[in-house]
Amino acid sequence: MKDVLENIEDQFEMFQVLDENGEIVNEDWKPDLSDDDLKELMRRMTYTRVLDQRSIALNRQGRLGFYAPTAGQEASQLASHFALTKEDYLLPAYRDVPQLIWQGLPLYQAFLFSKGHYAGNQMPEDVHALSPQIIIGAQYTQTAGVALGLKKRGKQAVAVTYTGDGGTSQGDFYEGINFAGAYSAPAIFFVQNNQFAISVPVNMQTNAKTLAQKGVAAGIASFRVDGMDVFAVYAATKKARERAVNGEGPTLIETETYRYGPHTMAGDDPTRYRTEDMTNEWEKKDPLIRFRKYLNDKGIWSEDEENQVIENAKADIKKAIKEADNYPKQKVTDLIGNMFEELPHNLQEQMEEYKEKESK
Ligand SMILES: Cc1ncc(C[n+]2csc(CCOP(=O)(O)OP(=O)(O)O)c2C)c(N)n1
Ligand SMILES: [Mg+2]
Repeated sequence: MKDVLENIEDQFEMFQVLDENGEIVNEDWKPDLSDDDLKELMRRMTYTRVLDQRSIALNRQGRLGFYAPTAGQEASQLASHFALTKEDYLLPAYRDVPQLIWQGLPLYQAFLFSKGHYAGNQMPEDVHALSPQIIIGAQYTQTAGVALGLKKRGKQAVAVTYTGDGGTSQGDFYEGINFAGAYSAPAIFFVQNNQFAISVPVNMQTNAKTLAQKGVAAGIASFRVDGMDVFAVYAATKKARERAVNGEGPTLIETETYRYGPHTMAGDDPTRYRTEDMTNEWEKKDPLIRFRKYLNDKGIWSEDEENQVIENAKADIKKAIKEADNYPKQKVTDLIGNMFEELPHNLQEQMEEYKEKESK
């Protein structure tokens, strides 16, 4: 029995292309990206790191509400998104706001989401995405459904979702991957294994040695990828997308990553559940440092360029938070009105009552 398990675990060695020193270690899988693409990816990651720092500060000033820090996870989030197209559908979790922004959600709306304003959940028509899921794992079953819908309509597009390591313990996770596998639905299921579900380490979460191996039971292809490596994440996602649109079914991708900050800004203290040494070790693998080194060695990225990106990000953020602050306050009638396409009669009554109150 032990052999059976070990045989499965052995198949999920971590896939890496760009190592911690910014060197290519897997020439066969080096993505075919132009210099402009490479710079754009670096720009997005740098911008997102700034957005994270500013969001934390804005939260502390009381100008943002719910916020889940992203630093450390940029390669996992943005290199995966970079392998998708505008036609693909995104089903993010609460930590995946960066992917939504690059999918097209205006920044001020991302801030409104953080403030709990309904307008933060209203995707522009051309942005193929659902709003961030707070219920752990629920987006997996939804993704199976969206993917099946795309298949039935004959679209050359995929449904892509993200959970964390903790999310793989939920029933929805298994239902979602199993259903998508059974119907060969064009879906990509991302597990961003940032080693903790709030304070619970992944080895207490499950007896499985890898999370990628959970795909075996559903009969779907799985990869376990270095989530701090832009190239490995990009290459795996691109491959998964290709498989999906070619009718070869869904893929599960586990990215080994780490969040440097707290779980959310609601008050957990990471020093209570992990050591500084552990964080220091992961920081040595930082996705931005190794990608910057690669681009510098290639001679296509400079400190000046990076500073320009940082300044632009700060200016965008300043403008967007003002826009979010000045946005009309949410009314109870907005909340009720945005819940259903057609209001049930009990809510209709409440709607009338609040309309009356708000008009005074
Ligand atoms: C169904 C459900 N149970 C519990 C929670 C409370 N909760 C919020 S975040 C979280 C941990 C999730 O960890 P993980 O899936 O690893 O994602 P991460 O936050 O690390 O990105 C829990 C238990 C929830 N939101 N939904
Ligand atoms: Mg986690």
